[in-house]
Amino acid sequence: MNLADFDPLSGKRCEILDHQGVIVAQELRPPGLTDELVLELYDRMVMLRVADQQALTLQRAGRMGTYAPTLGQEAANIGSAAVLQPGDWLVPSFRETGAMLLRGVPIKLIYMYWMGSEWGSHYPSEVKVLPICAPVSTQTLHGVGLAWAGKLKQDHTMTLIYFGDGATSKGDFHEAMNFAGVFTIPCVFFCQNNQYSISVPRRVQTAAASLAQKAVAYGFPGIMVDGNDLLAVYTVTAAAAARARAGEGPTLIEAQTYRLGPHTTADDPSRYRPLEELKAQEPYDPLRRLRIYLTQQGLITEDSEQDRVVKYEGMAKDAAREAEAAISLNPDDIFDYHYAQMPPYVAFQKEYLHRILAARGESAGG
Ligand SMILES: Cc1ncc(C[n+]2csc(CCOP(=O)(O)OP(=O)(O)O)c2C)c(N)n1
Repeated sequence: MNLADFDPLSGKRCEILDHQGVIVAQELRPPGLTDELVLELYDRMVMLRVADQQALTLQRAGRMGTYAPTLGQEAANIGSAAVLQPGDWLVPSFRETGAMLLRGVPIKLIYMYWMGSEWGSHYPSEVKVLPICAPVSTQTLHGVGLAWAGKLKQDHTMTLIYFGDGATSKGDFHEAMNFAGVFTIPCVFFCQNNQYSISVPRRVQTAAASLAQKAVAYGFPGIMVDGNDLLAVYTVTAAAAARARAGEGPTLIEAQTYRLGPHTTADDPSRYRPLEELKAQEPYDPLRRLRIYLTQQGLITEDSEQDRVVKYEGMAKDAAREAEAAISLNPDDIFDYHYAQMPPYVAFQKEYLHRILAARGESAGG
């Protein structure tokens, strides 16, 4: 596929598998994206949906602080991260549970993070994933820095940087895009446009007709893709990653998807999003279309589907138990991991907390 065929100013977006499970652009599909690979990635999408549901259950039972569900965004998560090669980096925002799982972050650690433990961000050293980033858009700059380091080392790796539609209104995003364009940085900016930034709909986020077209101003390609179409997401991200690895610079991908769940478990979307709007999105569910397609290819059956869900429910429950057994919340963790050497003002805050806890007869635990 040729990224240039999808000029973002034309309003054209890349689609390969439509929402009824029909292949509409076989010619765009790369040869490596076989039905076997589609099945494997579909399997990961099911795993993600089940792991997500388990997190909601934990939160509702008071066993997890909060959680940002990826419901509806499984194709955008999995289709994009699937193109990464061993040396590449993944830089998440906070709605990339699936992408992180695919790259080897254990689900237990992701649960620990949302349970409030800093140790949920300590990944195995071979896992090239940055920790979840709650401050909106700041990770876009970290990602460009990482990719720049790869360029200076001439290691031919690239960095996949995730963020939401709301993040495109932050200065960080524009600085990251400009720097990446000027210095031909080997990265892919992957925007999960799920149509909402908490309660703010996309239409009031920017006056631009698309988010992808913002790339034009920074001098590199931007492309719109159906973010609920696993095949299209994989195809455009693979093309953008190849461009980055070849030293041709960054690409901005706007994956148009829809957040079927709340912003986080602390949010009530019925206060700002009409129920009819949500209902109208159901046919576009990224798993549904793959189920139709893979059933027609004879690769899944109702029985195999049930087995898959049961297997992942067991996995998610085990991970939740292991996460709970592993956490011991220590207030010192709030201070200890921001800097290699703690600045005096942070040391002062830590000491201050210790004094407060001591006055209450409690201990910081470390
Ligand atoms: C710098 C900063 N400002 C505000 C917030 C509060 N906040 C958390 S998520 C969010 C919305 C992010 O929207 P978007 O970028 O579209 O991503 P989405 O949540 O839809 O995945 C906001 C405003 C924050 N975490 N960081």
